[in-house]
Amino acid sequence: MRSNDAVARLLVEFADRLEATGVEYKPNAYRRAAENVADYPEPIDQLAETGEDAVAEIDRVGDAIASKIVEYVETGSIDELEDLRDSLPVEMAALTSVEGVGPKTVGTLYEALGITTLDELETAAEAGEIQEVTGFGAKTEQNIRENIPFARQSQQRERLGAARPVADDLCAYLDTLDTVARVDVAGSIRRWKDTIGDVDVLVASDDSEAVVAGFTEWGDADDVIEAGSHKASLRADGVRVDLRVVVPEEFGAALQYFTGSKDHNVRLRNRAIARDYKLNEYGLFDISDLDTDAADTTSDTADSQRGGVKLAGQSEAAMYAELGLAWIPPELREDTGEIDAAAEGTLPTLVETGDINGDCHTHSEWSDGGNSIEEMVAAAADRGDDFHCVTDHATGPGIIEGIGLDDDALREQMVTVDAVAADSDITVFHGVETNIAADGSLSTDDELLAELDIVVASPHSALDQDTDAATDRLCQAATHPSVDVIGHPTGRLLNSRAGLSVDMTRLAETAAAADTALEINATPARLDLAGEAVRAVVEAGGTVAINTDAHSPAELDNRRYGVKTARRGWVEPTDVLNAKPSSELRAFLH
Ligand code: DGT
Ligand code: CA
Ligand code: CA
Ligand code: ZN
Repeated sequence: MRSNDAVARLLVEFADRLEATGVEYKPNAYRRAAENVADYPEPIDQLAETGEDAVAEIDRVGDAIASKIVEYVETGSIDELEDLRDSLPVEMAALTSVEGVGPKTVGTLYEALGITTLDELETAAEAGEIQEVTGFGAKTEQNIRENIPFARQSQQRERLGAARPVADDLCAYLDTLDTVARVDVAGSIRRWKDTIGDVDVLVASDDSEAVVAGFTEWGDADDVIEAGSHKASLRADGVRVDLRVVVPEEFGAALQYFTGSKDHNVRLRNRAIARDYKLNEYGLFDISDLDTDAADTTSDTADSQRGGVKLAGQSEAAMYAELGLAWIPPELREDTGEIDAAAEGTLPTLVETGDINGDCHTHSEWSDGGNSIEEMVAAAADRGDDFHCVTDHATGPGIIEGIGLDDDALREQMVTVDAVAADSDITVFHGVETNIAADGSLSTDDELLAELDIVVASPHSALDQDTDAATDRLCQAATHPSVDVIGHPTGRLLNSRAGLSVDMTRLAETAAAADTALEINATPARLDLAGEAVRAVVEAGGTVAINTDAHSPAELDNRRYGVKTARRGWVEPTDVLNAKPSSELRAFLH
């Protein structure tokens, strides 16, 4: 399948490469076509199968571009683009991500110095070679050099756990400004995706310039990237933040539009079109009584976008309601069946942080935690939990020498946990986080495992197995008679380690049959299982455990990331092990 986005990206690359070779006007035609392709509500690849003429019907896509799109859909490449790539073998997207480096500069630097990558650009800038090229000076070279680290970083996505606190702080700040009527996040951060390209913030105000001014004066901003009358961008804590200001009457429409995901929006817009409505960032409009010119949905002036009878715009809920849909929680907006469920009234009742009664996976200073068992239990009680599970590391594969507890140490720990439990108002369960070796065997003695209240078993080594071996390994652990929870099942680390490749359907079905919960580890670097994988657990009728894996009291606050990840997997409170009261939890534990 070739998505509209993929086609659009290719057209943009085409434009960049044409521009780099000195072609004029044509690049902009390609860019405008790319925008309309990206926004086109139906799959371009299906349209392309009906021929070039159909593709050329898309606004601003002429015959020449249409024939290239058809060529791409049919063959997977475009000859002319391949020629451009051959004659200018540069990493165009990476190089142009450096502020101040456009396609033309890329072309010039390739001709003069043979630069093809970000690394080569950096080396040349550091060696003072760029200022020797005609048209460049010492200042330009210095700018390029300074902007490279930023570009490198911007190539990456931020972890949710790094971006969310920035968004929270910024929203709290904006809320204090007099001119701000409402503020909310949009985009992937509102959908609680595990990684974030940039943070989108939306403000309702009748004085956009004052809001933009206030935004750019935010004390936590490292630098302001750009500022206009209704939009601005800045960087804080390494995170890019985009602000948009809209009038209060259009806040709901903008919030819906800029929350995405794009796929969700495309499906929603199709639903609007089917009813003779127009859906965009300004509102939902009934255009059935407009003549075709006035109803031109591809015209890009804001006024024409607001034509027709306005049905909704101020409130997001009304946007959905007017389309015959229940309001859809942002975590579900990934076009994986949520719109049909909203139409049928079968959306799940998603788990909330308040549903969680305690943590099933935490550490203390007995292993690699920083606090005593008493301190961890007290912190859990302070947060209003009903129970707390102490699950320090067992020694074994993947655990550093001196960190894990052997069987004797675990028996010794039982005494301490019993003493803390006797003094505590909340229920304290004693357990272990044992290791699942590559062959599926566990690090702790079976008899001891049977005595413990709760057993979390996690993979900490051999994370590069193939899918069959990895799935066998986890399934074997999940069917061990004493194992209650499989901890961070894949072992992934966001932005740095892929983790085990797992057949999630098989693992979910095996775990469900064995009454073993699969963990959603709320550590921001993990979020393991991911939301998409969690969906398989729900579909198998299995149970998840939403655990912080806290090594300190502060880390108990990561729970919300686990809950939001669960929501992305359509999890209801009844699917969650630690949403059970402690009495029921005790019955579930093996
Ligand atoms: P990110 O930032 O890469 O983690 O992902 P998003 O989803 O936040 O994407 P972003 O920041 O590019 O745009 C925010 C939302 O705005 C996106 O989810 C949907 C909407 N949006 C942005 N540009 C377009 C567009 O060209 N067409 C459509 N239909 N929606 C768009
Ligand atoms: Ca974003
Ligand atoms: Ca954005
Ligand atoms: Zn742990």
